[in-house]
Amino acid sequence: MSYKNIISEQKNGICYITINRPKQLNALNSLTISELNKAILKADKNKLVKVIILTGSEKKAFVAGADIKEFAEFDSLSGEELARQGQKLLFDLLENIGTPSIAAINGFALGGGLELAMASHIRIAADNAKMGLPEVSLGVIPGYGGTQRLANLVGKGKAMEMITTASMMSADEAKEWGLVNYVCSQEDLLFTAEKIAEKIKKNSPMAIARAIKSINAGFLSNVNGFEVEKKEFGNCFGTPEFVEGTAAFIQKRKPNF
Ligand code: DAK
Repeated sequence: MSYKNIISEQKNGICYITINRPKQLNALNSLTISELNKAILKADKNKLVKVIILTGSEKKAFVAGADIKEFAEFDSLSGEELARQGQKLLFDLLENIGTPSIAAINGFALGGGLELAMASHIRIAADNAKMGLPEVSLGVIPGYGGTQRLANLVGKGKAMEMITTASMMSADEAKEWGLVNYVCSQEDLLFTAEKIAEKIKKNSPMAIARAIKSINAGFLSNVNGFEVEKKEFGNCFGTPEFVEGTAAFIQKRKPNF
């Protein structure tokens, strides 16, 4: 499938999705969101893809937010509708698919860009990255799940500060706040993401998908995460990957999932 605003490539069990609008600092417009939706769904369906790595083209930006020029015209109703659609098509989708994703944050990750990184399962930042949710400086609030996911990741007090001040933080500050897992040089960014991907690739995709589902369940208000965990734990038994994983252990060999 060919795309206009993203590049999607598959290599060694990893699907690399690069947001590619460098002249607009990779800002998310509707077409980009729709293309990301298609690429993520396609990667998730492909059994050969074990990990998705999301990044931005060139060195300056991961994603500098939603496309301000596009959303400047919205009214209250279309804004709410677009927030619902965008959350469903991209941010909720990415967070809830069974294929683990790593955001390799190569520069500015602002507004919708940071929201995209936060919907990913793991975040790594290059040392030049700048992160923030500057929406209130534009007269809106984060609309792609940012008020919820930021508070889940860094805690309510820090989320309050970051969102109300609209300030940007450095990669090191983001690491200190628990917003990103690792900081590395720009040159090492994909390599660092790949090192994590290689560890993930050795494990059972079926079990990983159930673990992601169980972890996410704990952050929903209408679901008991412990109950989901028990059910998903039980569902692992008898699956071919469970049989292979346990047989490999007993036979003192590496599992082949
Ligand atoms: N949208 C559109 N174009 C953008 C952009 C953005 N978010 N960010 C940068 N660009 C464009 C600039 O307009 C400029 O284009 P030209 O003027 O060359 O045509 C080009 O990228 C290069 O940017 P700068 O010239 O500004 O580069 P600088 O190095 O001087 O500054 C910067 C870099 C990242 C500090 C600056 O570009 C900047 O402040 N960018 C905007 C950051 C921002 O506020 N992002 C938006 C956050 S709000 C919604 C749901 C969610 C949201 C909205 C709606 N609905 C469901 C309706 C989320 C909103 C947000 O993300």
